[in-house]
Amino acid sequence: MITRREMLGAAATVGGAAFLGGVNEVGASRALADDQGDLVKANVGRTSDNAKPLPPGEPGRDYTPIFTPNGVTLEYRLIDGVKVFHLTAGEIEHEFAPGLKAHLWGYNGRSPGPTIEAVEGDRLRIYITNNLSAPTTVHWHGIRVPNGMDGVNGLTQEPIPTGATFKYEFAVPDAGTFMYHPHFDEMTQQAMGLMGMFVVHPRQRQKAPADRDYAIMLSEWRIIPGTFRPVTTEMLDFNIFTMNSKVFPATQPLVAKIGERIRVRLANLCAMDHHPIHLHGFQMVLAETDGGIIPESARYAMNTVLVPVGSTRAVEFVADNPGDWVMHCHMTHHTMNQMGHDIPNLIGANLKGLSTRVRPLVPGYMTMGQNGMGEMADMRMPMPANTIAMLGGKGPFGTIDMGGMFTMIKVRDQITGYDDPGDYRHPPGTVAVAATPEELNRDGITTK
Ligand SMILES: [Cu+2]
Repeated sequence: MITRREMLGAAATVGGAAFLGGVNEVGASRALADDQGDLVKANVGRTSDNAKPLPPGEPGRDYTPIFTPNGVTLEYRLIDGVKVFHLTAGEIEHEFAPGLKAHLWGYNGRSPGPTIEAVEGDRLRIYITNNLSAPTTVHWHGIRVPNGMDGVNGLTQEPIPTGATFKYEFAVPDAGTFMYHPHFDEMTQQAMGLMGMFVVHPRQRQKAPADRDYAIMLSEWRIIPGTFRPVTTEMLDFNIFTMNSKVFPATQPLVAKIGERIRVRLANLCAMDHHPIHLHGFQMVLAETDGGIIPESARYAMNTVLVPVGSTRAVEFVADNPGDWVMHCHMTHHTMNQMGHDIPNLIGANLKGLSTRVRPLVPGYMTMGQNGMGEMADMRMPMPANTIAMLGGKGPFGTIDMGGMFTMIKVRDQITGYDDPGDYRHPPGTVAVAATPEELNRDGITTK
């Protein structure tokens, strides 16, 4: 009888013969596996079986393709058993939401760049054409590649000059949620938008594969109201927090049919901020870190998942609760857009007559903030061109006073596709409403 290990080994010998970029350190990773605890052994031991190239995995047969909200997946061509991709870095015009555009740098005309998808053991050749005014490189963040394919300027390769096309070639030994970004002047190039997600599916179908598999890149920007370029030297005062480079209400909702198993892969290439991403309506389990897939027995429940800078996390849940559920960063400033912070707290202050007295000095002056910021979602204040309101999307009950890193998961019965199904229609009697005097009386509630 032939074991799986022997079978894969045989396939690798056939597939790997003509391939230069095969992953080299099968032996090393096996040794590592032997030295580690059970969890790591389970992961590394398993994936090192696949560290040599295998025949190309096929979408549909070997994996459920990723859906990138507001984004796309990178197409490939199969040449002699190798998946061939092409990325082009260049200046792009990007819209964060209607009303706010910026000149960014991106891959293939977008930021984040297209999501790259592969299957454990796939052999890849990725061309990168540099149409930027600066040199660049691409680092395959989290993927165990041969050293010379790691994309670190000066250390593992020369920078890719303007106008040149470089070639990266490697096999992907581990399943997981990874990223790609420049490793040349990272501070500038990532702040300008050069980043993307890179998902490697397991070679063997998982016991409970996701019905819908979503990928979201988290990023942060500073764009001074009225300007068109991110401040790439910003360290602290970011004012645009994005999911796949969009702010709410431009974030495309994640749609699920009732009962489907949903996976959400989150990646963070912000300069400075970690993001606790909170999901309403469900308990999710942590299914992957950037170290790979977590064995079923080691997964644990949560409903806020912290995604640190330079990391990825994948969470899973069963969409068994119909409705429009929000998923957002729980850092409250990260769900605001282009907010000014240098303002005093006026909550509770007596500002009667202040506007009338200031207006002769500052035409159009308006006193705001006596009751917090919620009212500002509806206020139409004069703003510089190319600036968006701090917050505000339309909901069935009025204005949703959120912005930034905020999206929705729309779970529905009886939908046939995954287009935005519109607002949820709540069954009668299931929405919070004003209590009647009879109800207050019945339950002994006094309000004065
Ligand atoms: Cu955040």
